[in-house]
Amino acid sequence: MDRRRFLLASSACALSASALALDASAATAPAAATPNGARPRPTPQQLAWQREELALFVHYTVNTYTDREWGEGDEDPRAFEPTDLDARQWARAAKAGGFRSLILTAKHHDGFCLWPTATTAHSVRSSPWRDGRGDVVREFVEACRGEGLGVGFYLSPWDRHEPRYGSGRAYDDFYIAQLTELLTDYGPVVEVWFDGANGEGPNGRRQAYDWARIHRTVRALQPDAVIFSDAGPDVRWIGNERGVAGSTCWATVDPARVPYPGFDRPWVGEALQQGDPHGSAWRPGETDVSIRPGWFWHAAEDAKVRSADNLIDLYCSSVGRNSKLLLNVPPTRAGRFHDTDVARLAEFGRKRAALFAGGNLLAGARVRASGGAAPARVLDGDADSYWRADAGEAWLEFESGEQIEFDLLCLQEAVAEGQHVANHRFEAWRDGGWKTVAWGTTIGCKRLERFDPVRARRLRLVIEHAYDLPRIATVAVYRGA
Ligand code: FUL
Repeated sequence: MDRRRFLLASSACALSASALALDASAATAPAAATPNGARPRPTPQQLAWQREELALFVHYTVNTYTDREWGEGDEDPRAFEPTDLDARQWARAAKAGGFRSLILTAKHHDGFCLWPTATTAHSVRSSPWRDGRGDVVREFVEACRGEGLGVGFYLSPWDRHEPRYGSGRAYDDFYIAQLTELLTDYGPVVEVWFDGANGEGPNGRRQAYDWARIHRTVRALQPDAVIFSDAGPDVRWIGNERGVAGSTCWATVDPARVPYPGFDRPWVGEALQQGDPHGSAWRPGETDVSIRPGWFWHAAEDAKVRSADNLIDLYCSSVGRNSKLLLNVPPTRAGRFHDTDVARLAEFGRKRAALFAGGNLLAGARVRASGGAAPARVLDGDADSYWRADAGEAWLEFESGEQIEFDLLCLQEAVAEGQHVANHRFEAWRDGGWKTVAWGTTIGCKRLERFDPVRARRLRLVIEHAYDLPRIATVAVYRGA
């Protein structure tokens, strides 16, 4: 197997220490760091959104009571009867896990509204819960604010209950009225999540969604909210519900490849997974996945909650691949998160903190670079201060006073300035030569690689290829496990 194929095959996950490959050509490999003009950059909202790293999805509706994943739309609203709804418990559990915002399914495909909307009687108002005077959205928002967490809403455009669905303008008006209530009556919203699902309604008709009007409404009412869908405009779906971003993952996309949500062509999955280094739009990927097999709570899945170790894997395959993790945790029929899910979230928070608890083991190391000013900025812990390579070769070398042992690498580009690195490798000086510890493609906001423990005193990051001068904000190694 040639070296490049070996490295490619190994890059998607950790390289074991025994797989360290002697790489004699490394010392001279140049970075093709040719400036090519202004590349896309994030808005302040997109940057803040991604740096949160973790958001929690909350799937809750009549399905919770009917034991379904997709309601038919003909559910009796009286089915919705939480016995002990406690949104503050959701928010506390999210916070304990390190999540920074929550997104609630205000309405799923079944059409049942979790707030007392004026647009339809198919809502909590027609349920026995709090004698029809309850408002799950209000309790959710107050709980998030009480815990200092951001608020987001999912509002399914596909509505299997509403008779106007499929009628064109009349349904558009209905949907916009619902969106307007959510974005007007509940204070600041950080994210609005649009599902591209577009099935048939109760009359067997499909609605062609008016995305331009929907986006205009969000912009007018919540200008600071980011808009999610397959096709953005602000953040994109990562293309699967398994919790895995592309090993190559650009925040930039070519908008023509996925022009609207639900667009279905053979290339869409890959375009969402990988983005496009030449894309004209900054549209980072969001990785949504559930802590259980289903999105909604089912008693039969109580023993199938992901372990904390599995959640760490998800963190590495999403946040650690330049994406954001949106983890779903569904309330039970009581209206509370299940004890198992709560415990897993807390354990995930503890394990994640433990990974980085020892601090960057390169702190205090001597730093040399191929060129450019102030390379030691990559050790200052500030994601906005960076070393910018000169054109040509681009490498950073670290020499520590003593041997360090590490099994986790964290790299960050200064993404406020755009994303540029296309290939990189990380090496350790061992037995008289540079050996590859990890090889990868994109870095972006954060790249995490785990491997069996490596001991070395001298380490090196080589940027093999970049689309503009690389701007590296962080090089850190940890002894995580
Ligand atoms: C999908 C929906 O059909 C699922 O029920 C779930 O809400 C998921 C997040 O998005 O498109």
